[in-house]
Amino acid sequence: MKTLIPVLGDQLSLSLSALHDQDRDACVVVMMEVAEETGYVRHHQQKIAYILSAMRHHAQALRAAGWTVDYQRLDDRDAADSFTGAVAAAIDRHAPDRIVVTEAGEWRVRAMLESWQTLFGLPVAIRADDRFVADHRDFEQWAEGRRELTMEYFYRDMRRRTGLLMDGDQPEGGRWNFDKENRKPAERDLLMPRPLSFAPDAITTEVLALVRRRFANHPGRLDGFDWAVTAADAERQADAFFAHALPRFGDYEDAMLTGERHLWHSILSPYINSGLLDPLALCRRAESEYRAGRAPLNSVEGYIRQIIGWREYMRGIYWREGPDYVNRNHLDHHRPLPGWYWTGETELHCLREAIGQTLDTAHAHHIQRLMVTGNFAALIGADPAAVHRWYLEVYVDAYEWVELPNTLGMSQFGDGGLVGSKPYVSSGAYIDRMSDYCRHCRYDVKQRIGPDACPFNALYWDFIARHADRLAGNRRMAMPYRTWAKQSPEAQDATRAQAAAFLDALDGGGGAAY
Ligand code: FAD
Ligand code: DLZ
Ligand code: SF4
Repeated sequence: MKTLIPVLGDQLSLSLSALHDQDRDACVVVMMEVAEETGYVRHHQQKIAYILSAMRHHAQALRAAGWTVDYQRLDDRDAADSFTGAVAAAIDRHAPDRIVVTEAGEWRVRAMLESWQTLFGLPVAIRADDRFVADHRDFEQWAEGRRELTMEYFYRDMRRRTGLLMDGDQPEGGRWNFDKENRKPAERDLLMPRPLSFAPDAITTEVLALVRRRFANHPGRLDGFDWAVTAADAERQADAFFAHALPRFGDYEDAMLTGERHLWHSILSPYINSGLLDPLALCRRAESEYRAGRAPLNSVEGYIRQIIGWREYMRGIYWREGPDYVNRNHLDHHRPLPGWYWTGETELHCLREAIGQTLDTAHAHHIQRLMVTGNFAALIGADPAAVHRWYLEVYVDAYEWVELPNTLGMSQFGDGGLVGSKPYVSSGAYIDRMSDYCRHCRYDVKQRIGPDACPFNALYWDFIARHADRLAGNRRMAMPYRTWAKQSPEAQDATRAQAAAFLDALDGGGGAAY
């Protein structure tokens, strides 16, 4: 029986479920660079280059492991435009008896795979993606009957299930959560770790030329592309992280510093999400660093929480909430994002840093995404669907299953509190506490009113005031509403007028001057 195995661009794992228990001599793996995937949003140039180069290297790794690979390149003559078109052409070439594929990572592509059986008149087996700890049913069962889907309780189940950082049936160190210890601002330090830089090889160089030719009008800068594109190089970056950064990962998880793009983060998300690295193996390795006394518990717990907690939880939410999740807009926000989200040309230093590095590298760390670009977008009342598209475009690790619940849910409160129990919004004071950005800014973070006042301040209180009907009853928002109520009516009016003037200027295109 001849089997066709389509392998998608985020399925670059040699142990992929579709490849399990297959007779390699009776299978053709089909990999497809297609215009529909490179074009469904205007992906950052480095994101396209990363995925295509990693795919081409993965095809080599599959061949070396004994698989026959039929690979369609984007610039092949007669290249099909879509996965469905490319699979149809592969069926014509190979006349398979069946198709076996691992489930897709988003609703759009899931619908495609589900149409193939009828369309092609062949049996199509869609296998579960076992690169996750929890499958869809596990998450459903966990969520069933709960009033609130609190990540913390899901995470504890994942700890019990994997045995990670467990001491019998109790959490290692007597606590599940060391977040309170993980909020230290960072000081510049000459010994700060640096992620490895991988010089483009011949395959990557060819892909970079292709991207320059075809996607020069997409966001981001291609120069300086230095992502790993093979599993072996991704493992090297993981080695560097465990050796140099993990010990202080926890302490400085929420810190930001001008010009320091990585701090103590792992910079492994693109490799995990596309399949070059196994997330559970990374967690086991982090635990062994703790057991060997080379990394403290707050760092290791923090790292493991991000992966078996937040990452798995986001996937569960994405699939549970269905294809309409993308349309939720609880706060009724409709403003477009300012044009400078695509250029970084703004005088708000924190935004210039976060956006500038995003355009340079297609990466920013979590707190920049959440408390700088995401925070600002929520404060100005940006349309959550537009914010979602921006994040999906510009980050090298962005696939809808993980990006959408983080952006629309956690960051924009578009789902009304399913993912986060309160909106992640703040005034400039939070950014000042966690970074050195304000020291380098033309605005004064201590001022709320006047031409030099930090725009986050008036925008924050304006957000609080205009959403009182939806948020004042939220227990976790009680404090800001009490503080706002204590302001005199004159002070409230002045704050709201300051915010309105800023938003008017933004709408008038004056945004670039800010
Ligand atoms: P580290 O800080 O070293 O964290 C370790 C690992 O934990 C990451 O590699 C990642 O796999 C995982 N992780 C951490 N936080 C999250 C989270 N909230 N959700 C899922 N996994 C997490 N992450 C993506 O992988 N893809 C996205 O498209 C994405 N979009 C985001 C959008 C917004 C608005 C926000 C606030 C966060 C988003 N994140 C996304 C989560 C997080 O910002 C990135 O995973 C992280 O910055 C990746 O860098 P790192 O590998 O150095 O992570
Ligand atoms: C994101 C992306 C891009 C830019 N290009 C391709 C491609 O040409 N071929 C491919 O197989 N995958 C690509 N991807 C990743 C897919 O969009 C991803 O696999 C789907 O979103 C399914 O989750
Ligand atoms: Fe950002 Fe305001 Fe600080 Fe400037 S002063 S860096 S705008 S928070």
